[in-house]
Parts: sequence; C-alpha cells; structure tokens
Amino acid sequence: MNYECILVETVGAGARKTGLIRLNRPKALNALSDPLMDELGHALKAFDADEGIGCIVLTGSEKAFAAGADIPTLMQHDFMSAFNSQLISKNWEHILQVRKPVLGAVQGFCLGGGCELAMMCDVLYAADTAKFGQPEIKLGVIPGGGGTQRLPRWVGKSKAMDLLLTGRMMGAEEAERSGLVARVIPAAELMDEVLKAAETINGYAAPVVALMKQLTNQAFEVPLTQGVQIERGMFHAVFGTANQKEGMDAFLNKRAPNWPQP
Ligand code: CO8
Repeated sequence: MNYECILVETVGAGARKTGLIRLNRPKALNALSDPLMDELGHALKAFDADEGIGCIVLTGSEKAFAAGADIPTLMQHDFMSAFNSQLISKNWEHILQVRKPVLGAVQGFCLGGGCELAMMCDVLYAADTAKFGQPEIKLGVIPGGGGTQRLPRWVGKSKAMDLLLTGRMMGAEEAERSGLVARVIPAAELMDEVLKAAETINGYAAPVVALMKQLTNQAFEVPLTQGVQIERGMFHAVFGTANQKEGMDAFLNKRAPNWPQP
C-alpha cells in the first residue's frame, strides 16, 4: 500500500526492530481524516504481523501529534450519515487489536481525536512542548473516540471533567503529574529516548512482552480479583515456556539471556 498521510519506517539495530509510524498531514496539523486512519490501521496490522518487529512507535510532527478529527469532514455529516458510515467505529480502533506494544511519542498539539488516539497507545511519552486536550465542547459536540471514557481512567474524574467541560489544554508537566504520560522529555531528545525504550522492549522475549501488554490493559476491563486470578494463571503458564528457563538460568549463571525465538 502506498501511504499518503503517514510515513512508515523500520528502525533499530537488534534482531527485532521498531516499526515507526509518523502521522503526516502537516497542513492540517495531522488531523485524523478517514484516509489517514485507514492507512494507520493498515500499517499497524502490517507491523503487528511482522515477526522482525518488536514494538511500534506512533508519533506526529514537532507541531502536532494530531489536532483532532478532520473538522471539514465532520462538518459534512448529519445523524444518518454518521450512523450509516459508522463514523469513528469503522477505522478508529485497529490500534486496539495490535498485540505488540504501541508507544506514543507526543509533541505539540494532541487534541480531540488526537488525544483519544494517543490514549489508545500502551505508553505515552511527551515532549515538553506537548499540549493535551479534548476541545470538542468548543465545537458544540462531545468526544466520539473514547475521550469521556478513557480520560477519567487515565487522569481521574475531576481532572477529566475539568478538561472535557472547559476544553482547555494541559501542558506536558501537568499531563505527567496526572498520570496521562509516563515521562516528559525535552523535545529535541524525545524520539531518541522513545526509540531507546522501544529497543529495550525489543530485546525481551516477544511472547512475554505480548502477555505483559495484554494483562496490563486488561486491568481496565475486569474487576480486580478476576484480573489477579487471570494474571496468576498466566504466571503459572509462563513456567511452561523456554523463556522462563532461559531468563532464570541466565540470571543464576550471570550471563545475558538468549531468548528462544517464538
Ligand atoms: N481538522 C482539520 N484541520 C485542522 C484541524 C482539525 N482538527 N486543526 C487544525 N487544522 C488546520 C487549520 O484549519 C489550519 O488550516 P489552514 O492553514 O488551511 O487554515 C491549519 O491546520 C493550522 O491550524 P491553525 O492556523 O489553527 O494553527 P494555530 O497554531 O493557530 O492553532 C490549534 C492550532 C489550537 C490546534 C487550532 O488549529 C485548533 O484549535 N484546531 C482544532 C482543534 C480541535 O477542535 N480538535 C477537535 C476536533 S473534533 C474531534 O477530534 C472529535 C473526535 C471524534 C473522534 C474521531 C472522529 C472521526
């Protein structure tokens, strides 16, 4: 597939590499048009299926991760066309099907659908220039990509209400304090640091990484006791894998592990 709204490359020197996806509609601050979301879904699926890829990094430009859904396109819809075209649901949640970790690297504006897409990543790293917000209220609408549901889970109800009801933007430091982002990094160093984190993850046993992602994301879906029970079952299951034997043997023999290929 030839991409027009995203840039895709493979980076890294290790056995497993990082799939890097850059949103690329600079004239519209990476507004998330349907073609862009189709291309993003395609690229995510391709990296997920590629055994040579460990994890995926999703980023935008210096000015914007993404300034939201594409407003001119939204402007054309009425209720029936939104309903019939499955606006949002059709191509917005491919990212949630990815089994490999998706690391979001945010610089500049990360607003509306952009913030909703960022919240579907597994980890978020923010440049000190990042600005997050759900400004839909200023357009006379509500979020449609999970903003009212994921934001309270990431930052708590009060902060989420403040952002959703006022439409204000939140800077990177506040986003880190609130738990939305894992780390704030000077803009000039953001990509190096995120790619370094990706390379660290790429060096671990792939099935264990996938299991870790699945279980951690499940914490938001199931009650605590049930989540811990599922984790316990999976913990027992990993003792049946060569990864556990290799990892623990390597530790005890003071050597680097050589993870078996899946
Ligand atoms: N859609 C389309 N174009 C956009 C968008 C957008 N969301 N945001 C900015 N642009 C365009 C501008 O129209 C402008 O284009 P042009 O140069 O042709 O006039 C260009 O990008 C640069 O923008 P500005 O000149 O406005 O740049 P500033 O630096 O002055 O301001 C802001 C930057 C503050 C980010 C400002 O552009 C802005 O407020 N943008 C809109 C942000 C917004 O409201 N986002 C929410 C959109 S609604 C939404 O996301 C609902 C999500 C539902 C789920 C997804 C459904 C598909």
